[in-house]
Amino acid sequence: MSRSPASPSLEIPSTPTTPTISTETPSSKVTTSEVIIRITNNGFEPKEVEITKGTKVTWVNESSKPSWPASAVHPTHRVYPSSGIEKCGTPEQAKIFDVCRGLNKGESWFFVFNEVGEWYYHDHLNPSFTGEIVVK
Ligand SMILES: [Cu+2]
Repeated sequence: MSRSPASPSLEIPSTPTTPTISTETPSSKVTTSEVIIRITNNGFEPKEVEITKGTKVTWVNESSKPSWPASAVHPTHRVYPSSGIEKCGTPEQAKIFDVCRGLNKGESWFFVFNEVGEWYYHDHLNPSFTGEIVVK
């Protein structure tokens, strides 16, 4: 092949570059929101939140006492799937809806809800404080 280097290249790339058209709708990446729940001397605020699956919920203790949010039902905490107070202190602790200790004033803790449902919870150190996370 002898070709002048000045001649314009008319070569067509053997592998046509297809424009990136995303035909897939992102399903699990839609939810990037974060919800904050304040723990006050009067309980959880807001008491009930509605979120989409995959949302991160953070509890911040703004009360004067330690607070231990955990899945219903007191005292076993087994309502949220795979949860249970007996898993506190084990490697599975990271996956359960249970702080597994009292949060002191100013401390926070978060949990990502990947299970759809209506999840009740309470303050293990003050079980009259209750709340609900509705995951859709
Ligand atoms: Cu409890």
